[in-house]
Amino acid sequence: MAPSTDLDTLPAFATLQALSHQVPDLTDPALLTPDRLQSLRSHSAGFDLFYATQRVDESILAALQALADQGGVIEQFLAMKKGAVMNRIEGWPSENRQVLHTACRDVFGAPHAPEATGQTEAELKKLADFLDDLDQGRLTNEQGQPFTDMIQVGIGGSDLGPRALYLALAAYSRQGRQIHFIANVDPDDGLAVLKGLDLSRTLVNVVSKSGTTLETLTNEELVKAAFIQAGLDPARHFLAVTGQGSPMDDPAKYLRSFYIYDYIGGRYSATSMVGGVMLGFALGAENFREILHGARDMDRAAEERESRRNVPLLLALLGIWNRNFLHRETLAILPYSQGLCRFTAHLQQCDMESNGKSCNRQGKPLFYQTGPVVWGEPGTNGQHAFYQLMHQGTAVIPAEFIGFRANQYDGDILVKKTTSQEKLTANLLAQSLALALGRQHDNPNRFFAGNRPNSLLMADRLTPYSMGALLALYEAKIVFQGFLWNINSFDQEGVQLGKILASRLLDHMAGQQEDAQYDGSGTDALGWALMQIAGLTKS
Ligand code: G6Q
Repeated sequence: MAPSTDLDTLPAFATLQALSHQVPDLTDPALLTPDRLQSLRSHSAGFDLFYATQRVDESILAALQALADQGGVIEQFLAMKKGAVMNRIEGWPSENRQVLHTACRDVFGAPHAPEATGQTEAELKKLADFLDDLDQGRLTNEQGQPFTDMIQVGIGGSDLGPRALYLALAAYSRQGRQIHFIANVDPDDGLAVLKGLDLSRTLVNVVSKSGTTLETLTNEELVKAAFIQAGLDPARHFLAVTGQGSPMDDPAKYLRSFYIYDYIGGRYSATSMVGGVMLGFALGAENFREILHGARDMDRAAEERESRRNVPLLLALLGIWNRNFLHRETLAILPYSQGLCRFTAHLQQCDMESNGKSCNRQGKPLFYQTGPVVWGEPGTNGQHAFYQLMHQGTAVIPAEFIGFRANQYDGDILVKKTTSQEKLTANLLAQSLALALGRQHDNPNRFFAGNRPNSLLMADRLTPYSMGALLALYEAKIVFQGFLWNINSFDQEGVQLGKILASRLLDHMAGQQEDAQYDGSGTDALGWALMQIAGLTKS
């Protein structure tokens, strides 16, 4: 595996810094030509990437390729897929694990990490048997009726990716099957879902890799209480997806149990059983395999060294260009597809939890920027909300647009000679060009500076296959950037501190009569004081 070195020590870093003093001007009519649109595009596993509207030229692209080569990103990616222990910080206590989410979909040919892929195959078989038992009427409710609904209880990686995928593919749902999600420990999240559901025909899929997450265990109890109150036996309705040996690894308590393995990180787990059980129930086993197939094809495409033939790598390099050389703080991900309404939220976790780091893989502080703030909403809704700032605000916000040539459902209509899908794609292309080109105007209020860099990802249609490919595209993009920044993209120590403080406050709340006289010092005392000031203590 290539050595992990800081980005600013790679020779191409200095080249790119020099090039960043004279970046191409996208508002120059001689620059953004049909020829440029034609030549600055790339293709991997069903997705085109159009990037003529990025502030790059041939020298910048060559230097970015050199950066990828010098950083050994493809060697590191291959090592990751083969099971190298990459989730670690040298010389410091860390998770010290392999990173093998790609093994979840490496089931269609010679696998890179046969042992991990073998475990995936065993879980897929268990899932196929479970789905078959439901279809054949071997698994029914107390009255012999089929199950129609499933509640997925989980949070973070056990919620965002699976939920984004379900919403993206709900158009392909099996007749009469519906999924609901409970993530937040806010009781209103769970109670709102439970209201109006026929629990007798509902399965509950409790998903927690650790089996210890406060929100998930609390929500499991909330839902269980509702089942018991309705006279139903939770053991006939509840499923578990958890880590081997976790406190939830107790098959006697659940109708069926599935495993997520140690080497699959939560935010990279949507194609494991974390997403698989719910997606298999909703869409059928075949559609779930199609998701895996698309992801596998993109994983393979991401092994290509030449960035202009590797969309995830190219997108990663363009992101590094905008972040480290043009110093852009945020990245808007803007899907022109209603199905992708929660995909940006998933990427927000996958990207920001992976690359929101400030020490390198040797535990040393970093002196360059790492992950940007990722945000966004589906278009065209966003156009009527925050695009004003993107076009005319003082911050320059790079954007990644995602679009499809065809929509998912039948029944589109013609209004003024165009379909709704045509209206959607026309807006998508128009925004990409408008941000780049800007507009000259005497009236300063109607002047658009342009030079807002953006890329456009396009596929034919949002299907299980293309959704799998898109998910894997972004996962690979994120890990490529992490390799270049020389950070560990696979841990999440930054979420611990708040959790620890919250559990101390809960201790206070649980025993607050006795704690009323608490006169401790430091953070505990401050927490207790804040609770009192905020009016959250029982008087
Ligand atoms: C993701 C994180 C985190 C995790 C949740 C849920 O990479 O590790 O978001 O997925 O905290 O954890 P459990 O699945 O263990 O409940």
